[in-house]
Amino acid sequence: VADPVAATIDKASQQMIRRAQELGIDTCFDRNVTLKPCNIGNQGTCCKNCGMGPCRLPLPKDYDEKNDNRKGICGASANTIAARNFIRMIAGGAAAHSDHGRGVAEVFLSAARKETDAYRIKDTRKLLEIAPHLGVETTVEKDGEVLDRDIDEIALEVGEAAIAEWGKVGGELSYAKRAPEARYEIWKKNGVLPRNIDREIVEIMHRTHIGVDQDYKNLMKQGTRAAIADGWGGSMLATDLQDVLFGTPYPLASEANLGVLKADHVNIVIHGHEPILSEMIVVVAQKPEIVEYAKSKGAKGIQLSGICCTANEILQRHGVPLCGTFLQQELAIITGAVDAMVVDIQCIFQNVANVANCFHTKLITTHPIAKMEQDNAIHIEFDEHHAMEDAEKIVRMAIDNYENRKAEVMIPHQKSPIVAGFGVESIEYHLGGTFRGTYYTLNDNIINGRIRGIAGVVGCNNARVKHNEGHIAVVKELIKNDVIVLTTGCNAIACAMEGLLTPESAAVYCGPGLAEVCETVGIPPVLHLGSCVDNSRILLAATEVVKAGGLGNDISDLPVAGSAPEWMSEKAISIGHYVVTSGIYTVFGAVFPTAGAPVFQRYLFEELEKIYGGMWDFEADPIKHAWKMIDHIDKKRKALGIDK
Ligand code: NFS
Repeated sequence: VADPVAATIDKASQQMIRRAQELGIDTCFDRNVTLKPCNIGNQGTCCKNCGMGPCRLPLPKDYDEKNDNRKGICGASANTIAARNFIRMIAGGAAAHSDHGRGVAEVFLSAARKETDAYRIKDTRKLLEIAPHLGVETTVEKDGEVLDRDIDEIALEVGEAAIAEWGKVGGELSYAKRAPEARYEIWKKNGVLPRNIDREIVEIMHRTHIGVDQDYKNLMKQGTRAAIADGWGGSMLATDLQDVLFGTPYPLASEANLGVLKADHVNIVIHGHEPILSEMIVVVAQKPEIVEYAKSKGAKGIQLSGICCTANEILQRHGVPLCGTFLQQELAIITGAVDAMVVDIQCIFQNVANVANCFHTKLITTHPIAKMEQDNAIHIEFDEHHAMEDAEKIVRMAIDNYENRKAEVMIPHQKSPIVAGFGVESIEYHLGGTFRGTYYTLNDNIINGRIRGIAGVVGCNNARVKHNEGHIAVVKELIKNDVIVLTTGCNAIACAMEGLLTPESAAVYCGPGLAEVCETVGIPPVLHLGSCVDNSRILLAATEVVKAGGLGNDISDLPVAGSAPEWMSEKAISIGHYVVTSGIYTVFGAVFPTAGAPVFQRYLFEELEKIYGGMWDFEADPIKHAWKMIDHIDKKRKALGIDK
């Protein structure tokens, strides 16, 4: 997109891009114009895994599959190179999600050991629900009587069992058995059951080292193992343990977009992914003495808001408003109203420090693995043992900074009301059966055709495509055609900004069947399920649909499709692949990183369906993208005999 202002469909963002230009500050929207992507890397066929390269194998104009003898210095084919790069992306993504999960598991364990006052086991119902999946008994037999076990004891064992999932010797990923039995059997038969979480990531790095695995199918097998270890392991454990520590989300109201910032409040923007620290900031910002302190500095109060998935985490559990998507992180600071931006890990632009430097904004890094080289980035290392003190220090720093605002404050007025906080449990509440208690009503409405199918639309924004355009067009086309949408990550934020997360939007945008269901039950047609690790909720929701009956016996039988219209991160590739190998047809927009190796790409787009019942696809045009999903949903409906 040549004009930075035209690179977003969002009016608030357009206003801030213009403002940045007036102030002579560059944002990703400007850099997108000046910095061109490499067309070879883009195709996935640049190998830089050793010092003889990079060996660049672009797709020739007169490409002829039968006579493709492109090779690197070592002889690596385009397929090998693209597959290596692809699974290294899975490794990067799985590592990010899973290391986040590990961080949560460590805090969980210290809470279970009562080594910290700040965190405690909050949701015991969820604890009891996950315990058996980790091999922890919740009852004990004594003298022929079945007694409930002590909650603290269960928590401790769950914590220990959870942490062992990252590095246990022998056995397999415990949560793999949470998938429908038929799915588990497919994984077992194909030898892709993860052994533990870390090992699968390490093995990708080994196999993609110069001169190791040179068969794209075998490389992908390992990619599959690591991706399953992410979705059904690291990510799912992150979600579960966060729910136990901080509470399982239930529907609540909030708002979204840059307009949630308040000129007369201390604005603290929380950005990143791990809710460990942000949960504490939420607590501290509500303390009466802290609010008083903010007032003593001339502010009317403290306004918290979030960017990226930390935002989704604290929205889902506390209703903290969403300030913006991945591509709005610089724009939030350009308002001149952000007194502190607190970042943890993942999806944080290094340029936020440069932008903050043009304003009074304190940019605070908090995680030992994510620091910044710029001098103005303040590092306050966060530790669960003095969590509350750290959070208070950060909030006070923001309050003290309120009076230092130098530039004129300009906050766009746009913000949309939203209803968020959905999850496996609340879907069951809204769309379960009165007597059967499971997903009966949802299944029933799928079978009777009011709901045509279910789509998971997730993932990032990508500066190479128009901000939010693909997200919104895909989602609107789906709901217009009676496909209910489950959303997470930046797609959820995009839908929130567009007003799609309200029950009222059903009457405006949905086909008659879906509108009727949403209106009867009182839910939005687009259900916000949380952050990107919470894509694990989509896997479990799909599993519940299978269990509720009438729609086949595996996830791959369901009229379901996945999508990431504007993906950019390695995490999205890992997610895409665990979704595909869990049996779901998945379409990506923007670019696809294997275009330079058509044979390998065909393996992903066609052959995988024969193995896993799910496969990848790519479509940049959002309407065609949505229709590929709807066509797949219809194909599955036909196979189930419910295509009337
Ligand atoms: Ni997901 Fe969340 Fe957004 Fe993409 Fe980044 S925030 S973990 S990676 S950009 S959706």
